[in-house]
Amino acid sequence: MPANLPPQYYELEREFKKEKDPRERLRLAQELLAMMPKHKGTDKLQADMKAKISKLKLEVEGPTQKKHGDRHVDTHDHIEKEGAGQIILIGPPNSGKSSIVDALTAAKPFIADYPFATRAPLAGMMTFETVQLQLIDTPPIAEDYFESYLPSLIRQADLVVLVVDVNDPELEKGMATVFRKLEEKRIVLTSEIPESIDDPRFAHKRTIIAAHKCNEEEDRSCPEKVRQFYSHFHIVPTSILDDKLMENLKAAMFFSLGIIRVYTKKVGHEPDFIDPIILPKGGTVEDAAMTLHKDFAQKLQYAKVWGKGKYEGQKVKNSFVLYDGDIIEFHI
Ligand SMILES: Nc1nc2c(ncn2[C@@H]2O[C@H](COP(=O)(O)OP(=O)(O)OP(=O)(O)O)[C@@H](O)[C@H]2O)c(=O)[nH]1
Ligand SMILES: [Mg+2]
Repeated sequence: MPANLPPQYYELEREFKKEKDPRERLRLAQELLAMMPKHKGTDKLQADMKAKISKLKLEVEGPTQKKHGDRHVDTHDHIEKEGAGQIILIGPPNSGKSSIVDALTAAKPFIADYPFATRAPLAGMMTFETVQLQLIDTPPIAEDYFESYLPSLIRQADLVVLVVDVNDPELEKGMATVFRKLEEKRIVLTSEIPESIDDPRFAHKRTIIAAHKCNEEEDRSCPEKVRQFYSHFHIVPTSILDDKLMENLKAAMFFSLGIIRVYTKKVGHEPDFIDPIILPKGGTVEDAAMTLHKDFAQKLQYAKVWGKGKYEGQKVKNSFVLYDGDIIEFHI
């Protein structure tokens, strides 16, 4: 029986054969397996690919039982998500990534006035109004320095913040290097995720740019240095010396995540503003009920919703679309 593989399979297979980095080979092998149509004609191909995946896993992750003399295995290619969203800060050396994580979270990253100071990723929690968001500080990306685990970390994150130093004389080159290095690993940084993706091998990551070390009080035009090359991105002027700009960055991160906060309220009680339900934008009353319990969603008769200046305790159906800040009272 013919295997009938899609043309993209052969393209990806060529890249797999060329690729030297075992982490990237593992990811490509997993993609190849997922892309393979599952029928009798591909049985052998599937078995071969599964065997390759097992071998690569062993190479990348190391054996489960450590034997004497095993090489050091780093586990930087995954950070457990915490809070309502995972945000990864990336950028050229010395741009201020660690300083931003230091300013916005309780994590204590290493900060230095020389480049290549950060050698490993570090996560910390940031509070934005009523939600907790996870920030990840990362080592820099440069022409001859690119940690092999970074593509995996970026792929898993919900949002990328590209941090650039507006005063860097190599600003344009440094930014172009980041975009190119990631594209080589099939990651495209975009302002908006396209509705239809032409090439499924590429991961599109929603990205905002922090035009950092930007003292707007002294120079209002400083974000323009970035805007002239990357005008289609949301560019946020930032400086750790300016609390207002840092607050703006927090808000920009939250709103770029594409999530909403919905506060619950028990009948006859005040709303709970401490622990909101987090939903993707466009989430409905039913989606909100589902986050509490599947049975709860099934039993739901109706809900009442309060929304900023729009509706005051209006009785709504399960399909009602909620907005950030809405208050909901479930009736079962
Ligand atoms: N003027 C000014 N300096 C800053 C600002 N943020 C960071 N710096 C300085 O920039 C230098 C680099 O900061 P880091 O936070 O270590 O930069 P990084 O991007 O983490 O650097 P690598 O880990 O080497 O890639 C340090 O000397 C910081 O004090 C800022 O907003 N304004
Ligand atoms: Mg750093």
